Amino acid sequence: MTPAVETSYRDELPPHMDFRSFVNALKDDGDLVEIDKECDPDLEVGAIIRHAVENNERAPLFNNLKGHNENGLWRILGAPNSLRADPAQRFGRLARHIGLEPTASIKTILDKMLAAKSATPIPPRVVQTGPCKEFKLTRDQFDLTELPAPLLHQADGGRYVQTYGMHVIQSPDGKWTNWSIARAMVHDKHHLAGLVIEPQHIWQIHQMWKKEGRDMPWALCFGVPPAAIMAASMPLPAGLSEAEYIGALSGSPLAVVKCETSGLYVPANSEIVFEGTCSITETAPEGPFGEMHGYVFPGDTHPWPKYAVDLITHRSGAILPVSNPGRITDETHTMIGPLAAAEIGHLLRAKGLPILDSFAPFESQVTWVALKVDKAKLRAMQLSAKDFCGQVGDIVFRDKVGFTIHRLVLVGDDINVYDFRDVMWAFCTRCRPGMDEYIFEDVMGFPLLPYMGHGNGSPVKGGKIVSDALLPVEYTTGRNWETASFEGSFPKAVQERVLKQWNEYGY
Ligand code: 4M4
Repeated sequence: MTPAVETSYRDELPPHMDFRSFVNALKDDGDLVEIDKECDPDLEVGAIIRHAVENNERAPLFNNLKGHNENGLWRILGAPNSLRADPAQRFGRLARHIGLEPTASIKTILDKMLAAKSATPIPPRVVQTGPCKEFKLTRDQFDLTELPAPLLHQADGGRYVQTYGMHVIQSPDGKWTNWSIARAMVHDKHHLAGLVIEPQHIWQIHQMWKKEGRDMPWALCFGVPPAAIMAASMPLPAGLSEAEYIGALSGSPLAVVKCETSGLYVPANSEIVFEGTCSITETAPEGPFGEMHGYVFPGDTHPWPKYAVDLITHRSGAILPVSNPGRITDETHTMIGPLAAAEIGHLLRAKGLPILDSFAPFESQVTWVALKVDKAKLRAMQLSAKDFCGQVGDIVFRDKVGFTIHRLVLVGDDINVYDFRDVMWAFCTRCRPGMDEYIFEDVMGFPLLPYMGHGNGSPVKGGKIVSDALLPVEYTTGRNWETASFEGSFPKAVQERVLKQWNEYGY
């Protein structure tokens, strides 16, 4: 159903519904460094973003990029969804993405992302035009190799213009419109090459177009409403159109405009839109790229689908958001891991398993998900450890939502899964290596992980494990220990007295 077309686009949207408002919100939050000095997209920008994310520094806005065109195409916002240094607003950028206060906890953020799944979907509203149409560049008016696409790591195989943009594609029958993120680099004047990996939805829909025998109509939108990029990062179910989920998430319809060269619709206030097709026959060399696990393998180039860019439209003063992945903490950790963990928890609960909380510790490079088990419910189920762990692994590792996760750590309800020290303590002291672990070799593996793609076994199969950090008594009679810590091993009155007199002791 195509809703009625409205004539005008309403301006001044809140940060989660408009990328430019989001940048302004970061500025107001004291979370932005505007760099007016000329910066080189050839490694300098990448080094600045890396140094910023490795130190939880403010997000850099590069206002003066070497090589920008006469219309100012483009500026760059680095680290759009990395962490803040202030522990009280560690997840402030994520919170700003979905309309929460910057002090929101990661649990509050993930709960909101999950709640929108069961809220009534709100389809986007079609508007006739919008800020993304302010400038139009036809094929003869742009050259992707001349625009300031950044070289982000010295061994990268190309200039990664696409790290935080949103691909817009549709199934051939028009019933499913998928919005997602997948990396892509500049190939030549008018083409990109980018990852289209099984089992991702972009791969599934690309397969459908292959069967049709037609190249896939495609748009790539940069600087989309932040709520949209969060949805695009979440492993939502196949067939669900992200645009409607975003409406539910934000409580209002997202404004979209029709593409000039296809029937696709894109967020009206996108900073930049590439329109074109993704080839079903042609590939181009892609990679290597410094990736989410903190590695780049020099020379590791592979053929991936070739995208033709036929038209570029953009806002005035356009800003390209850029994530520079690597060692923690950047967008590939703050978004991919926690959003998958939220879906994993949701899936297990839907299958009747007693999971209270789930989180992907950044320190595991988001390869682990810690699952907090409701021990009372577990005891009522009267399952053996082997049966419980088998069920958990079968459900998660045989579902797309578990694709990137290679270890599930089951912990009791004394453990805060959002605190890595808690998870590591439980894992190291309650899970006996070997005996308390259940290996899955017949499931899909994540080839990007170095021990998969560059390891001893199949790059695409197995290498997954459920680590049971519940002690046997937790399955039966319940906890039989006290924690040897300030909080766990002293009466409240003693704790309070000690804290009250702390300075008197000479501290
Ligand atoms: C994937 C993926 C979340 C590459 C391929 C990356 O899934 C992530 O399928 C890289 C961040």
